Amino acid sequence: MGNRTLAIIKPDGVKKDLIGQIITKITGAGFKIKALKMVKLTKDSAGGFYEVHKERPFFNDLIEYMTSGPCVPIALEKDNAVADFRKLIGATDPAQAEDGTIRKLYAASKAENVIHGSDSDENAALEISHFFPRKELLENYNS
Ligand code: FUP
Repeated sequence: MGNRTLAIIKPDGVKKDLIGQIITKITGAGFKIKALKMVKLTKDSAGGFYEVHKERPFFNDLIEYMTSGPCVPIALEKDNAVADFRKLIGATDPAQAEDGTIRKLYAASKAENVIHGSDSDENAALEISHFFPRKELLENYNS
């Protein structure tokens, strides 16, 4: 069981001024913030991040959305981070998400669902390194 995951407050979350409320939910659930920044993704960066979905019919819309404004990637630490974070954010489609989850509270649709969470320990490591250089992160993890 790993102890790291990557969250991204997606462009709709930033546009709706939800950064503060979402971070309060995350830290209130026991996650420690290890790295955080605000970035506007390029098409290449968003395409690389969502490489697994490149054959899916929603891929182009997903890239348009993820590059439509700044987003906030956050490296998080907690025991059982991946599973606990996915429970906190809820199902991909907010209509299916449990009450109290971040997507149920704030997301408009399956396509614009406010927040990302890694789906495995392996992807968490890859996704964290997509946004945060290893040297910078190691310093944060050791402090
Ligand atoms: P999740 O792991 O819950 O973030 O969901 P997926 O990895 O399956 O999907 C990644 C993103 O692709 C979603 F957050 C939004 C987008 N997506 C759609 O737009 N339509 C779909 O049917 C599925 C995913």
